[in-house]
Amino acid sequence: MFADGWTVKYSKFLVTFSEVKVLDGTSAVAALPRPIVVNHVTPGVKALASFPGLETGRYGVEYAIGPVADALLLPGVDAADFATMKTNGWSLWIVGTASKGGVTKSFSWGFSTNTKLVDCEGELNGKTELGTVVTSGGTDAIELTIHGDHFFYDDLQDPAAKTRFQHLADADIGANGAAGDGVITQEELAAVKLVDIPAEKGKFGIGGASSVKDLGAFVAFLSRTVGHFRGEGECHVQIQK
Ligand SMILES: [Ca+2]
Repeated sequence: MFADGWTVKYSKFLVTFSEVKVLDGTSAVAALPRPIVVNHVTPGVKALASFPGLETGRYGVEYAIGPVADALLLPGVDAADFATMKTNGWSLWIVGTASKGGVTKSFSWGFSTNTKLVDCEGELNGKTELGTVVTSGGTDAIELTIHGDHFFYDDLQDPAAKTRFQHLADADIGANGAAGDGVITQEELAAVKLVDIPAEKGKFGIGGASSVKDLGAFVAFLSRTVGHFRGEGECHVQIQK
């Protein structure tokens, strides 16, 4: 449950891994042969790729979430869903409902953001390690983790950001102040200026992202922060588009 009492349930959570690379210095020694689309509503860890035969040593890991024209679709991703993503140029597409106290709102939001996640580091055998360490005859299973709750953070950079939904629910309004239709569109989000959101709904700090002025851009910016490494591990985020 979120800080403001809402709960969210996803029916689709489609993510395009447009690149996954294992690097020796700056040169890739292994890479995904083809982009992969994953539906995170499908339970369990999904196998993306294995890169056998790497020599022992430390390697960097980076990946990207960006729109692609062709991809391998993992179980739970319909060809029709991917066609929709391709037509709209989306790298991410989330569909779901949010509820609180008998009120339910639905949403279907697509993002054309192209984000590279580099210099990934995370916990391995109790230590924070950069990338991956290949031992002689050993295997390292690297988890690229997607944090689905980040879309609902109330701050772009504060590590103490909370998940909330009221500000998004309130974006659903009808013409001339009439009640909304229960569907929160990205156009409705874009119509809400951050400066107009009352403080009791959250802080909505933007850090250095000075171009982010409305809720549509705010949520799109948060879409760049869903990619993590080995659970809670972090990568540096590079905005490609
Ligand atoms: Ca609406």
